[in-house]
Amino acid sequence: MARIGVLLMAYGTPRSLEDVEAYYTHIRGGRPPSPERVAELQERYRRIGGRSPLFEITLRQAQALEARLARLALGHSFRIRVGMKHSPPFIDEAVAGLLEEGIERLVAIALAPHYSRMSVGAYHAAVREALARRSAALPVAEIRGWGSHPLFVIAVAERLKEALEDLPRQETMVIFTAHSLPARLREEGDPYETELLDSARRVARVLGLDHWRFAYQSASATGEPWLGPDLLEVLEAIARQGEARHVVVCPIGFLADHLEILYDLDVEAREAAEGWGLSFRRTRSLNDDPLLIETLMALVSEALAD
Ligand code: FEC
Repeated sequence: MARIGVLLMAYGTPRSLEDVEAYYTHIRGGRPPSPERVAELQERYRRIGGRSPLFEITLRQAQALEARLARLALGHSFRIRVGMKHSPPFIDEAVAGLLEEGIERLVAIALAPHYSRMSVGAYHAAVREALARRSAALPVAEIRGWGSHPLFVIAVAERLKEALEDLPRQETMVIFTAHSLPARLREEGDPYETELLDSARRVARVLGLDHWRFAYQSASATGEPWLGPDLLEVLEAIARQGEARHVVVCPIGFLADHLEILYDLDVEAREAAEGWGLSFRRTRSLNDDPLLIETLMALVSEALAD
């Protein structure tokens, strides 16, 4: 019976308002942000109740996957850990823990379905660094680009159907969203945008949706252009052109409730949409929905079959 390590990696979040500065500094690659930007970020966390639920949700996802893997008894024994990109427990620590448990193979999954060198690529690079630091040589399956996996597509489609249920189709616009990234990725041939559009197209096809839009959200003010169109611009255009009275935002690039959902969508985008006279709704996050856990389960078993 082989001992398999499964590493679930998520973005990370500050545990309290006092941790925001260290967290933000880590996101910026060690460059401390100005006190104004720290205060502005603290204010966003304050608006969602003082902290984000991302870490707890990631733990729940890991527990559910562990139970699911144990139930299927694939002929392996599994060790599951959670590693965060920007806050403790860091990916490095999680990899170290799995090695101490004597794993013989590792399946590494970033809880971000669409691949970009700058996002998912960085998660896997952190795993490789952690292994190299400990001179560990073992087979590693780096799971990437699973936004078009049929189970994931069905899971998102179910959430979207639920949100659309009582809205008049002709007067409703669906907007799929994902985190923006610097626009130079387009010229570099990064697959992020192609994967996102493919994912959104598949969900729309499952539901028979003819009219939908795609927009980016949560761009940072880093001084360089970011991928667009931005969600707020799209909302304004829909309102100005009278294209719809209701908007349903489906953040297909995210799996869990966190700051970018609870503030950027539920506070900022909602206020903007309502200010332009649109009714605003967003699809519920998958969090630890059984269909998402089934998707992760399928990714692990497919990786082991290779
Ligand atoms: O709930 C929480 O506490 C964490 C929410 C959170 C998630 C998330 C996901 C992604 N980010 C991605 C890219 C970037 C780039 C920068 C950047 C900056 C921030 C800041 C906060 C933040 N991100 Fe994030 N991101 C989350 C939170 N992100 C807070 C800092 C303040 C700000 O700029 O708004 C810019 C770095 C820089 O300044 O140099 C780039 C991508 C994702 C989706 C994939 C993933 O989840 O890994 C891509 C959740």
